[in-house]
Amino acid sequence: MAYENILVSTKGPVGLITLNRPEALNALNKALMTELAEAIDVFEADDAIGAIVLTGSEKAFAAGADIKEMQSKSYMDVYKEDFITANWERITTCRKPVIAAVAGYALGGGCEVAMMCDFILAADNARFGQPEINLGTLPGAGGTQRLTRAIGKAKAMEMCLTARMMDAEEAERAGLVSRIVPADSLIDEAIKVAERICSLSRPSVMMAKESVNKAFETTLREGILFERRIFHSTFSTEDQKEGMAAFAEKRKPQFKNR
Ligand code: CO8
Repeated sequence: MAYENILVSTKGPVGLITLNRPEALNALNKALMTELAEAIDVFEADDAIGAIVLTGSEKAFAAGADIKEMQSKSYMDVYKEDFITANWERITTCRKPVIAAVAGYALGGGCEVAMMCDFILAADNARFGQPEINLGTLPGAGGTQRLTRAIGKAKAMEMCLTARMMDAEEAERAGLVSRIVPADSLIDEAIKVAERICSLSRPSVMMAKESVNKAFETTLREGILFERRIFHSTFSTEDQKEGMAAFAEKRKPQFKNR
């Protein structure tokens, strides 16, 4: 498929999507988000792909939704088209793991897209922020919700109300990112992590992702029950039998994703 705003490639079982509008610091316009959703559709449907890495450039993961595309829209425009949620939500419905590899700016919609991924690996030059308040508006793709759940009210509130950016170290301390890696090894490291995930039992990986995500959607009691039931269900898979047999026999497991 020919894309104009993203680059798509595969590294073995890992699908790599690179946001590619360098002239606009990867600002997220409608065309880019449509292509991103399509690329996720393709990787999700491809049985050879076990995990996806989403990245940008060394200067910017994405500097936000495209301000120039948005600026002249009326309330009726954005309300009627439910601006632009349908495409933007696609990452969150992907059942395979999606890792955000963030270097440079992840601002506004860029920070929101990174937070839609399962976890964020940050380059040491990464900067996160929700600067929409500077534009006379506020985050519109989950920033006030996901950031607050990720880092707590005090920091999320300060970032949304003042547009203060967080550097990678603060983001790691606050729990927004899983790890910091040197900028020049970010993609290699993200692919290595994705390959590690792909080497494991895919149904178990998908179930673990589903179960962690449940923690954001439900009560503790319901979440724990969900986890227990889904844990029970792994006992019907060949991979659970293989994983435990391999441990007992002191050998490496050979998962078949069944
Ligand atoms: N939209 C459009 N163009 C952008 C954007 C953007 N978000 N960010 C940067 N650009 C463009 C610049 O206009 C510039 O283009 P040109 O060369 O034609 O003038 C080019 O990218 C390079 O940018 P700068 O010259 O500004 O680069 P600097 O290194 O000087 O500054 C910054 C980098 C600090 C990142 C600066 O570009 C900036 O502040 N950008 C805007 C950040 C921002 O406000 N982001 C939030 C946008 S609003 C949003 O994301 C709402 C999300 C809600 C989504 C709802 C969907 C459902």
